[in-house]
Amino acid sequence: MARGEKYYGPDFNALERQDPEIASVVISELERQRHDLQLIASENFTSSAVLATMGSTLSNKYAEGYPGKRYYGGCEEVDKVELIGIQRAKDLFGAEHANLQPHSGASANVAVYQAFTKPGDTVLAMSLPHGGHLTHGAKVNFSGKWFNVVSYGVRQDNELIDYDQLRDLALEHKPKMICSGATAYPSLIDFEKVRQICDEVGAIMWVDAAHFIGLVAGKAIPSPVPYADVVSFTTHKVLRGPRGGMILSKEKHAAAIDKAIFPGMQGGPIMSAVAGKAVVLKECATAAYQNYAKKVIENCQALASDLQSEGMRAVSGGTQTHLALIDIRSTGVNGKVADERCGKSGISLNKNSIPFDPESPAVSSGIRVGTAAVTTQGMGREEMKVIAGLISRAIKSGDDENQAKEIKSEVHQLTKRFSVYPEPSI
Ligand code: DSN
Repeated sequence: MARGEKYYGPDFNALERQDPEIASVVISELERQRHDLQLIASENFTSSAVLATMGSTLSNKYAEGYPGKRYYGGCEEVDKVELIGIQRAKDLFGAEHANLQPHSGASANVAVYQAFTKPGDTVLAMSLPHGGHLTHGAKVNFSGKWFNVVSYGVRQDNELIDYDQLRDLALEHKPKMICSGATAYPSLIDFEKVRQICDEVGAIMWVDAAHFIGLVAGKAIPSPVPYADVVSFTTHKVLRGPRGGMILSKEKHAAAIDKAIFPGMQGGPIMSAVAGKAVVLKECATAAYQNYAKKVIENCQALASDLQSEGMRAVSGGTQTHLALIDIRSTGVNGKVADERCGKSGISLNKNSIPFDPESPAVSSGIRVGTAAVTTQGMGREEMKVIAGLISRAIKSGDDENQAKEIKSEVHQLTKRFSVYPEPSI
């Protein structure tokens, strides 16, 4: 190839020639994504533009440090991409500072702990069985091992965050930091109230916005950014970007956050992913994305309501976000079995504990469904009704292989009308 000739990177034919074994897995995964129903609340279909950055030669570059202050030469090109991305993040979210380098949401959260706390410090966070995340103090995670994490939860009567309990625990334990954000909480969080509690006890306000940041980017729900000291998130959920993480903060915390990421816990950033983050931030600033974010919530509300019509119960009565948590005890089937039966029927979702679940997390009494991916495919109100019917039939199908096959074929008929890759409307 002549110098100067355009070469952007991914040449799938080359992979097929060189390593057909791995190429065939890539193809079957694409087919699985195309044909089955993707209802895992943390997944989405990113655009081909984002995918192009991730398979690009930016992957080859070491760029430890930050733009203009790198520990390696030859960073002038990747500096440009990171600076563009930082500016886009600040503009989109109205943030004072942005760090695009975290490799993942968990890495971003490690950096937040490192920036604001020392091992042994007390942190207040949402309990895992009530919807929190592993990095919010689970005993098997670094957060639960190295920190004294006190958990708050939801009220039993309405399944909404118990802000009175949160405040009482904050006054009692005087945490260094209070975390809000969850992986299975379908309602909005009152960030103003959390800020007041943080101010009352002198705690850092940390919002783990991984699940809902895409809805914030699309202006479909209120933003935590004006209230929080620091907001961490993944970039691949509703936001629809590359797999990775990001941190926004007030300017006064910028140095602490940057130092916590590098050299605190990461070496070289994955510059191909940083470029993907820059690309998605531009996509998110469009009216089309704002319309998408609104539609994700409408679809989820419709799906939750249709599942209720099928005899199941939506935790907290429904949803205000992209995910719904469904108590399926009325079907006589537990979350684990429901997850397996749906899987065999071509429906990807996950078992999930419901608040005050009598079952263990490995079994659980619920399922979690999300509409980020199906909305990207262009599905709407009518399809949510069909999906609710398919889920209900799959759960109640017993272990009848024929029924699973029949449901799967109906799933495939539905998804055939809503193509992904080449994407229709991202
Ligand atoms: N694994 C993600 C989820 O499914 O919610 C959280 O990191």
